[in-house]
Amino acid sequence: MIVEAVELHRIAMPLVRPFETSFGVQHSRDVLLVHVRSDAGDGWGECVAMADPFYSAEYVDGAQQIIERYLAPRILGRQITAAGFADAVHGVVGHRMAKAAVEAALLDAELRAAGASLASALGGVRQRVECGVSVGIAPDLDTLLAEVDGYLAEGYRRIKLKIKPGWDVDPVARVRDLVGDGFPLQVDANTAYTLDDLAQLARLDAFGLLLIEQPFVEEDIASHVALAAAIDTPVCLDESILDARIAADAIDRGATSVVNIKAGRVGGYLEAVRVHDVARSRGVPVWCGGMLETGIGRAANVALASLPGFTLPGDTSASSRYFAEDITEPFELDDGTLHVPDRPGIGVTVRTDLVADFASRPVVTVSA
Ligand code: SMG
Ligand code: MG
Repeated sequence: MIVEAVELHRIAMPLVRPFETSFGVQHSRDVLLVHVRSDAGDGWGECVAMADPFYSAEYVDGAQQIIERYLAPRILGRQITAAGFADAVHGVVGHRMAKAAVEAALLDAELRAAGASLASALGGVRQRVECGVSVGIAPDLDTLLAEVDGYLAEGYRRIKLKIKPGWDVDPVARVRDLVGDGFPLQVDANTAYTLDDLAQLARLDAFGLLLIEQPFVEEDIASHVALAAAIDTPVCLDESILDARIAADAIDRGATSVVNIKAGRVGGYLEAVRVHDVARSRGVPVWCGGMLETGIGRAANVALASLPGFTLPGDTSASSRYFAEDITEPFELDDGTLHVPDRPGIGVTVRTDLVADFASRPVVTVSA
C-alpha cells in the first residue's frame, strides 16, 4: 500500500479510579492514536507510551515527535507493508512504543483491505481469552480488599497486585485470604526493589503466587537471575524484555521463567509474536500485558493473547476497568474472558466522534 497521510490524535481519557503503581499515580490516560490513510484504506494504532517517562524511557510527547519527524517521513508516499516497516525505520534507534503504534496502524489498514482479522494474521488459535486485572496500590488495606472483591464479582480469573517496599507482604497476605488458596494471584513491582530486599521478597513465597513481575531495574538481568535462584515464586520480566533476542537470552540465563509480552514495549505486534515464539520453543509460558489501552490497543492485545503460548490470563481486562466510555465498542467480560475480534483488521470500529470529544490537542497530519 501507499501511505498518503499519518494523522496523530491526542486524547485525554479520564480513569474511573486513580491507578497507583510503585512509580506514581495516574488519574487520566493521555493517549496518542495513529491513523494511517493509504490507497488501500485506513488503519488505527494506539501508542502505549505514558505521559511521563516513569514506566520506561519513552513518553507520549516524545513518541509523537518521533513519529512526526522520523517515522512518518520514512513511510509516506512509497510502497510499504507492515512486515517491511521495521526495516524502513531501522535507522531510528529505540523508540519502540512509537514504532509499534505506526506498525499497528499499518497492520490494521492492510488486514482490513485483505478482509483478514489481526488474530488470524498473527496465528491466533482461540476465540476467547482469559482475563486478569491489575490492581493498583490502595490508600489502605480495606480499600484494596473492597476493590479486589469487586473484580472477583465481575468474574476476573486472576488478580495482579501492584507492590512496592512498604506495600507487599501485608496486602498479599490479606488478598490471599480473601481470594482463597489456589486462586491465581501475582504481583508486579515495576522495578521498585534491589537485591538488598531479597529476604523481604522471599517472604512472598508463603502465598503461592503465580509470579513476581519485574522486581529490579530493566537493565539488571543478573539480579533477576540471583533472585530466581533464591526464591520459589517464579520471576517474570516485563520492562527488561525489549525484543525476542533479549527474551531468549533472559530465559536461557534463568532470569525469567514466565514472560509478560507487550507489543508496544518490544516495537510491535510482529516482534511480540517472535517473543512468543522464542518463549514457547523453550517451554516458557507467556501472558499479555496491558498499558491501560483504549479499545484500539485492547483489540490488538486480545488478538495477540489468542496465540497458543499465551497460557496465563493477561492484563486484558474489560474497557470498564479504566474507562466509563471507550472509543470503540466496549470490551465486556463474558465469564472472565474477552471475545477475540474476528472482523478484519483489529476488528473494532473507532468512534471518531468520541475521539474528537476527548481530544486534548489539535490533530497533526503528516503527509507526503
Ligand atoms: O492495562 O491493565 C492494564 C495495565 C496493567 O499493570 C499494568 N501495567 O507494569 O504491567 C505493568 C503496568 C504498566 C503500566 S503502569 C501505569
Ligand atoms: Mg509490569
